[in-house]
Amino acid sequence: MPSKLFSPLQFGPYQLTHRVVMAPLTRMRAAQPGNVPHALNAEYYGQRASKGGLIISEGSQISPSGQGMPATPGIHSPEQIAGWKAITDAVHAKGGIIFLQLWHVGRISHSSHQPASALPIAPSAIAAAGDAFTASFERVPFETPRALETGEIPSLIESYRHAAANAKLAGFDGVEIHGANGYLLEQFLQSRSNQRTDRYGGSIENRTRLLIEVAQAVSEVWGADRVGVRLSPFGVANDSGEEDPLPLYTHAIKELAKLGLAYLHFIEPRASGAGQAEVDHKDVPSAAELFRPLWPNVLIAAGNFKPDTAEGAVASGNADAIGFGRLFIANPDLPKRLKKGAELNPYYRPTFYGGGAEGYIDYPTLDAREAAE
Ligand code: 8OZ
Repeated sequence: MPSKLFSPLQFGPYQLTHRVVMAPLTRMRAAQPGNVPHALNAEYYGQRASKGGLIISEGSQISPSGQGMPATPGIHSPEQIAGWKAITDAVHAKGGIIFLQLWHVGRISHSSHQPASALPIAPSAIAAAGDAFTASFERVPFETPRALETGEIPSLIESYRHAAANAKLAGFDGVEIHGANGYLLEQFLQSRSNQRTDRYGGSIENRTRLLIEVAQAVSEVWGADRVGVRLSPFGVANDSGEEDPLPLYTHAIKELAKLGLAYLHFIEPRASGAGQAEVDHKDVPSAAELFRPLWPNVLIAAGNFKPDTAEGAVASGNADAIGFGRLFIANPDLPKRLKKGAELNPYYRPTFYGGGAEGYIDYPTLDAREAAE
């Protein structure tokens, strides 16, 4: 049977030649000071680019207050825009397509990352359970964040708009809004983290409002057909999780569908813990399967897919493309290997976050391995 994973896909205005997507992956290797993407990062992304293949960048803070971990890149300063430009050039040189992921962590930050060492911001002053990752790479319990005032929300939306415009200057092909994994926009969506009494809290409609307003603002910059949204309806990362996700996400997805966005991107809870540990939850619903009927455009599913389950998800129609994280870390030429049914390099978890070239740009390609044999 011909592979569906290697059939073309219309993706907004772009034509993908295959459906093996590089998922957004935090690697904590931006240059300091300033959290600036640099040549090492360009080499890494360039290695992973393929003709007509889609890469979604690691989460990139839209503003200084959006940062929650050390050495994650931003998209708010001129130096960061210039650094990203070298990355988009490297991907385009190989015929690849690259979207930037717009990220604000909200309460999953620590005052050591914040301007003037202020408290992190969030929908409500409710601390997440668990530990923050400080600017000096230490683990300490999350602080109780400061609840945003209603009057501050327009400027938050402007930060997203501005970051989206910066992504354009940096040569990206589009942007993905990070609405998953317990970060700011998901904190607004979910009732455990959002106890507001204004028009951004309470009812499902109100909790969904910020996500929709951000998606509208970003679409004004890019055109909706170059904008995607990532959601994790059944995830539990970073102390997230809605008791009854169905009504909330049914509403959010229906509202997003009205905007005509290029794609919706689910992280399935089979990868929950968001990369922190090896977990493989078998008995959880598939967001892609459940919500597919509500989504008319491209649907990307990610979360612990293997070659056979990826092919199956695309063949069944539950997803149009599959995001791969860990396998893409370890296999710069993953699309080629999957197409050939070739052996995959194993990944090495201790070098996922932070550090330099090791475990980042030194995984061999198939060609390099064969040449060495
Ligand atoms: C793993 C480690 C740090 C950040 C996410 C951006 O969960 C992340 C992330 C994952 O979306």
